[in-house]
Amino acid sequence: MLIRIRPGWQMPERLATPESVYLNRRAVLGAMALPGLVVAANRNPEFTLDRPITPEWAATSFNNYYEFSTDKQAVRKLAQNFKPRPWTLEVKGHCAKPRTWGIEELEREMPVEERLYRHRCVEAWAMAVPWLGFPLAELLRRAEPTAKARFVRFVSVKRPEEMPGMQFSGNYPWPYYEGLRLDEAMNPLAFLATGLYGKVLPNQNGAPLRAVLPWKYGFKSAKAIVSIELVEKRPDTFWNTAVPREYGFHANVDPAKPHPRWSQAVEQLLPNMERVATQAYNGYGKWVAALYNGSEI
Ligand SMILES: Nc1nc2c(c(=O)[nH]1)N[C@H]1C(S)=C(S)[C@@H](COP(=O)(O)O)O[C@H]1N2
Ligand SMILES: [Mo]
Repeated sequence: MLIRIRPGWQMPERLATPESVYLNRRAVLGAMALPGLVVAANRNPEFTLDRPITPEWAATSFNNYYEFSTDKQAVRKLAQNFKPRPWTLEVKGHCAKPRTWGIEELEREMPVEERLYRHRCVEAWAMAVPWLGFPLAELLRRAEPTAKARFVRFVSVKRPEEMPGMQFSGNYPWPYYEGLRLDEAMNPLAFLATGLYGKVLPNQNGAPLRAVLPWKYGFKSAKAIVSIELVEKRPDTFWNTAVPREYGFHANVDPAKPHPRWSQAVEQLLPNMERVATQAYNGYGKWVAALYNGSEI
């Protein structure tokens, strides 16, 4: 996994649509949530950035999403035929109140807010994005985890007919799956996103629901989640299963711990790939450092 950018990468035509047109479309389509529609939510002032917000066109046209393609600049287009609605999320396992949620129920019942978060991919590219969504803890609390629940397992959708990358990368253990310790999942930083840049989440960024865990490498943030399970034993994860030598369970951002094939000391900001020093826990130590003893991989 190394960053290669094709020359001439720039704002795709379709993303140049002015805001007024989105607002208009919303008026025509009523309350139907379609990609590109504007969503109102207050920004949480607790989370500030030390760098400019990445341009929207860049964050939505350079994507890691192997179900569609291993080519980050091809994902946006290939994801356009994916159908993120109707959608249900199952919350199950060791909890008193398992429940199947419709995506619209989540959007209505959860306290949706905007958060500015830095994102650090294990490949060293980075961005800063205004996400819309709600704390994962809000959802887990409603499920009432029992004493047996010690970990949380996420599973992404498996739809090879809509996800062309799944048909080619046949050696991967599909569907994509990830996990957290329960205390990590209950940390206020752990977030489930339903939108970005004030709009419904585009397919390529994980519509209709994806995790956002800014102190961990990007691969922990599973996209297009269909199930969240409270489990007793540490769950396997997709990348740890596929390439155990290179990707661990915790995957906390650590500039001092090189990946077996490259240094993690520096990151490169989309879209110009300016180099910036990477921070421990991606700069989120204030919230999460107390969860760890420093040796987790
Ligand atoms: N289901 C699924 N989720 C996924 C991935 C993936 O390939 N499949 N890639 C991960 C990686 S490596 C990163 S860096 C982020 C990228 O999110 P973005 O495209 O919104 O920037 O999604 C993560 N979630
Ligand atoms: Mo990543």
